[in-house]
Amino acid sequence: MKFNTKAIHGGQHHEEHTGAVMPPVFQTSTFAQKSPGVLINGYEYSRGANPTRTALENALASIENGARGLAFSSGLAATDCVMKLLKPNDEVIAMDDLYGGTYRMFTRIYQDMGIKFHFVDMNDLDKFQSLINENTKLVWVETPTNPLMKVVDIAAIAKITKAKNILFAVDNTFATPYLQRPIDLGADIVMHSATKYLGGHSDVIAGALIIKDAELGDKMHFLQFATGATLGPQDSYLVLRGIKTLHLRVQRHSENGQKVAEYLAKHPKVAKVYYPGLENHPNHDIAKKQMSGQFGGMVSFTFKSGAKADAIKFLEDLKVFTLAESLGGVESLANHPALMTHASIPEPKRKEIGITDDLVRLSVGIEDADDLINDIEQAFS
Ligand code: P1T
Repeated sequence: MKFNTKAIHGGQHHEEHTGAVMPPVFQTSTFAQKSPGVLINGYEYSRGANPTRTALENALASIENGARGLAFSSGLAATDCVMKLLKPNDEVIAMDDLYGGTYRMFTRIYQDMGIKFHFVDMNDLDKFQSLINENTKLVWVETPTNPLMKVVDIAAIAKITKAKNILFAVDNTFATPYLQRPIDLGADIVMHSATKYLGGHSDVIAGALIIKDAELGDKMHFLQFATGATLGPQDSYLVLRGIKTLHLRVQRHSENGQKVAEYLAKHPKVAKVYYPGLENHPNHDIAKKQMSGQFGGMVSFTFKSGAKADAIKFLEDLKVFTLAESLGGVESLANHPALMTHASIPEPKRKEIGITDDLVRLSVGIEDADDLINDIEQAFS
């Protein structure tokens, strides 16, 4: 099945009692049993499994080509489940540019529990390899990264992690499986903030893991069940409904993203545009190779003035774009990473990786591109 068909049918079947085409929202915490421990249809208690969540989890496994999908109460809950595979003294090599909340979890929770983190730009494969030792258990990347839109070569990293028996997880939130399928490129685990493009309508907080190997999938399902950060049935339904239009939405997000990036690249007030679809993006060739010919709806840029005040005034003056955290919904959003989504990264570290005070991040929605560009123009002027 091709992706556009899988987005709608992958892992899905009609509800068996009524033939309902969409899975009902099984708003129940528990399931009747025939005799103690003898289940009617495999379901016992909704923390372990719920039929609406199962429908979503099957769809997730299908669109990312994994053996198992798991749905969580947030993206960070999904990341947390991966971290629970680790033990004190284990080491993690992570991309240097990450969502601020992921960085916060790694450095303020798991570092204190004895796990060691190395943050590195994995475009430098020699530097990356020099950090690997016998304690290295996990490699974690976002690609494209939040908010600097760096792209890393998933297949090249997978070759190295496979040879050393290290787990390789890819946060595929920005790309979505419509544009990029990390498991096909050699990754072991795909993570999503399903709050973003998978849900697609800014009406749900949700997370997802898709695991390549069935045995590891079972282990991670145990962790999910035993620790409890599962997605409720109503929210599972919303994400499943979102996935059914993922291909159409991401296509338009990408068309609009490319137009906005090209417009910004020519604007006299703009210093630098971060978008992997631009030919002068340092990782454009890798992006072309591993993404499916489009580059998504996320665009960041800085001001020629370098002034924080210019970025703030610009954000205050937008009218079609809404100033808000998050991304990946049908509507366009704008964000100031240093003051908002990445404020939990200490300032010196932010400066070191390039999250400057004049950096603005746009989540380009699926409105008319002319209206979005006119909005940006009026905010600049
Ligand atoms: O917010 P939550 O669903 O828990 O997902 C966390 C997360 C993980 N990974 C990436 C790449 C993300 O962008 C996020 C959440 N990001 C935002 C809220 C934001 O505005 O960047």
